[in-house]
Amino acid sequence: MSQKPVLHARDHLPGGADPLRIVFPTSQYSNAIINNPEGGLVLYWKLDELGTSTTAAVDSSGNGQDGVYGVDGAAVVDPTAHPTLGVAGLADGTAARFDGVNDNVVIGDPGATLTGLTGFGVMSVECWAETTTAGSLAFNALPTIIGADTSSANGRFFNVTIDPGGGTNYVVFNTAGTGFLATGSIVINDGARHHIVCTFDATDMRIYVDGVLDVTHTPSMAGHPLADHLHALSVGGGCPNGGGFINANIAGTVDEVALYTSVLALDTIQTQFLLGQASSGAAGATGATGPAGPSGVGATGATGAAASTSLGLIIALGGSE
Ligand SMILES: [Ca+2]
Ligand SMILES: [Ca+2]
Repeated sequence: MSQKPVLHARDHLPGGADPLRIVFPTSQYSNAIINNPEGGLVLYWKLDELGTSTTAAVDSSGNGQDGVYGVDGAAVVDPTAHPTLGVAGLADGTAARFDGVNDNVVIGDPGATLTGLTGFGVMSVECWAETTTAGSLAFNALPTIIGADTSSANGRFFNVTIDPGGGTNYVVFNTAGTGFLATGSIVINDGARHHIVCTFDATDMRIYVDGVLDVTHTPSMAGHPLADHLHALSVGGGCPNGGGFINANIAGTVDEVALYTSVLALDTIQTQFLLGQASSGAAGATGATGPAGPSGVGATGATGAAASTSLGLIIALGGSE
């Protein structure tokens, strides 16, 4: 008689519905991004691609807004030229490493292709980054982690770059193409991985680093929301500018890029930070444990071991069946 509930439990073990195994196939980190309480996820590049002939940076937001791994914005099927894929993840899965010269991930001309990115006045942008690139505020040479900025006023949207002081520079542009700058003081170019979130709620700009509010800045742009035309979005390098590029590239690793038409709350940001930190584990923290990317797989293996333990118990009990 006592076998029945055991057999019932065994029936459920191989399936994905076992509440003890909630991390597959989508990770807790990804779930936190996709199902964030504030909503508004419009683009989510996990940068988990592994292939050597891959050019698509898949968008996991459901909006189909894939970017391209490339060289100065052009899709290049050459792993020695475009960003290095499959490097140790900084928060979830694997990440992409940028050479600081011309590597980037770009979605171009999104005025036509990005959905949900026109006519709104608030935003959040999020990523994990690990870099030692020196900061700069030189005109057209901002070391760009994520940017959507062209020389055309109607193509300017926002920038996340590195300040000469080593902190985060966050710029949002109004519809006249004028930029407003917030500068964080928490150093992000020290070679350690950092979780960076920048928000704009139509009144205040905020920068969060590693789950902590770094700075709040109130730009004098009331009545002038974000530019409502996005020309192109670039990660790891300068921003496309109608055939050319402005701003500069960073050398380092970027992971889990997300863009929202909502304002992430501190609680949400802290949850995401803690999940990413835990998901990457010690390996991600050092980055030296390069094969941490496979650590995602390693985690799967660990759960597999747990399952086999359970199965072992069941087999022992069921041996009499
Ligand atoms: Ca990733
Ligand atoms: Ca290159």
